Amino acid sequence: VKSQFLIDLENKYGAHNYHPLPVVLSRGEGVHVWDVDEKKYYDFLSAYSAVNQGHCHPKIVDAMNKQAQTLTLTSRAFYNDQLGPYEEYLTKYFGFDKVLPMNTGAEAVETALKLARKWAYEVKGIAEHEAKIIVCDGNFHGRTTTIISFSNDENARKNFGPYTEGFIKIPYNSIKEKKKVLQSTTNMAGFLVEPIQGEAGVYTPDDDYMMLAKELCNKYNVLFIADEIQTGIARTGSLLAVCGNCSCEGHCERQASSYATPDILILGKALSGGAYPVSAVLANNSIMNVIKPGQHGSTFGGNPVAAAVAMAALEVVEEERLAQNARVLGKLFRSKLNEYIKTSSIASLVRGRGLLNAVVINDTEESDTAWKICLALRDNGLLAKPTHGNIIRFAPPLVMNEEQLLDCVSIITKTLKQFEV
Ligand code: IF1
Repeated sequence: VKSQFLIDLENKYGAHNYHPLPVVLSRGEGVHVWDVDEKKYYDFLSAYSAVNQGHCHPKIVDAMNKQAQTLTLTSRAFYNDQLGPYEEYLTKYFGFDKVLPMNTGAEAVETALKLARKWAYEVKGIAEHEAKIIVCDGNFHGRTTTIISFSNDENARKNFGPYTEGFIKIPYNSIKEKKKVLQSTTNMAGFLVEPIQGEAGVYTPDDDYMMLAKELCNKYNVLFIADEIQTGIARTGSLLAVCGNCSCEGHCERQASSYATPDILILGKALSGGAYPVSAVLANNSIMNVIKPGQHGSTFGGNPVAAAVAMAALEVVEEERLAQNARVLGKLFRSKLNEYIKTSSIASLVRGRGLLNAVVINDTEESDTAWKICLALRDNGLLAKPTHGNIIRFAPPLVMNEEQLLDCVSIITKTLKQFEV
């Protein structure tokens, strides 16, 4: 009753730009959330991988409270005492010279695109207005007018034109197509890519794709721009999904030969542990120094609360060994689900890396089977959401333990069994 009242309020007074699962949450702690009737759930979305550190992590909440009571916003017209220490910590953590702080993921992607274009004109020497950026089919990088200009998702694009020019789309996970497009023109500024395509259905490329794509970028002097907004910060079992210049050396799931250090690294979501919108673009001096005062910025970017929160959130990732935990539990999750899938008529495969996984449901993209399964999962105490109709994404907070994960596997398989014919 209470939840229906709250759903009706959103329906009446909010724009209808979402179709949420009918559950109204009011509290979260660690891997759990509670609805307004105090029913407890495992959260298997983690706010699209923003809450990697778990809901309301005490260390992050403390940092936020403390800073909120001291100084919240100065704008970048003045210096603040949190930003410098955060910038030093963040750049050393990921192994880059400099960071440009923003707030949301889409803003950080926009920042990276602007940076790559400016670098192309001022360092690489491309003629004015000629710079091109390569993107991949099935990409999801955010919702701004420029970003949706190179989306293939008609829903995200239609009637939002005119579109921004300067993007060339190639198939994801194809080195051959990438080579072809690089050979066809010299006006290439950058290659923007997700190490795993989240929205496309946790589409996981070949192990050597990132490395080979990076090698091609080097060869043609094109910037390798990694959107790690969803995959980054321990989610896939390593600090970054394109693990290169990072501090988690030796803790990665893949072989050393598949590492690819990005020229521009884009982070968001879990950079704050979901407590606050914090995003960042990292690059070395030869790239970042093309941006001069007045050429880019944001009122809230680099604010003291964001800086304090992000520093605490990154400390938690290291202190609680979240990359390592995601790697171990991810393997366990896929092996348990594969055991079930062998004999299942409703689930056809599980894919992913670390704790970013998806189960493909044996039905058409247009069917509502995955949605119905998510409603049943909810009733059984676990929250997940379909993507692309017949795919269900499973991405719990990384602070989960093995016992909880096995409990969740049994909820998921029990629920899937209800749908077998
Ligand atoms: C929504 C998906 C996830 C992202 C990558 C940039 C952004 C995102 C790789 C933009 C954002 C979100 C936004 C969210 C749904 C969600 C999503 F299903 F659409 F694909 F996570 F899986 N790059 N992803 O995944 O970041 O501006 O939102 O901070 O409701 O649109 P943002």
